[in-house]
Amino acid sequence: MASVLIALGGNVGDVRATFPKAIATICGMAHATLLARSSDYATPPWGEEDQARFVNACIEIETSLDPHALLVALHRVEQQFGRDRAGERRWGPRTLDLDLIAYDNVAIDKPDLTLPHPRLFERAFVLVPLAEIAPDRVIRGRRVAEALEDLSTEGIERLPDSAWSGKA
Ligand code: PH2
Ligand code: MG
Ligand code: MG
Repeated sequence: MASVLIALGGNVGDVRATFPKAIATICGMAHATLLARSSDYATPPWGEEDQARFVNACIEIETSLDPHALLVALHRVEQQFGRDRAGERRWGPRTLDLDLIAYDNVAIDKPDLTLPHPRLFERAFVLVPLAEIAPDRVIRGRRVAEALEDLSTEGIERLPDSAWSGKA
């Protein structure tokens, strides 16, 4: 079994309602157990600023799927929740984005998958929720909580738990 960190994001539709359904679908499809789930955060759009704020969160799951099989499963879940990869811009609006952040201590550098996630340490919208569930996890030789200290968290707002968040 591998411990896997996944970042969730979206800014189209009712993203906070999408997340718990997507998490349940991931766990079903990947025969995975949910080990941890962060709060939801409202975050300023990164990369392309002229769009709605995102909602971001992170989860930790335990799965026996290998990294590529898991990536395929995550893409299927994105599609199931309205993601249209062909019709979107690189940093543009989307219903659901599921990014593999780390898979145990596996390192992969392939065109379709880089592990750990190559832009992890540039993105407070990933590190803030990640630090909530895995502050001591060491990724690329850095503790998550320490990596977060190097980033601005301006404009990031923890959202109150909702009854349907699926948060333990
Ligand atoms: N995802 C993007 C582009 N920009 N900005 C925030 N705040 N959160 C995201 O998840 C995000 C983004 C493309 O995947
Ligand atoms: Mg992303
Ligand atoms: Mg993605």
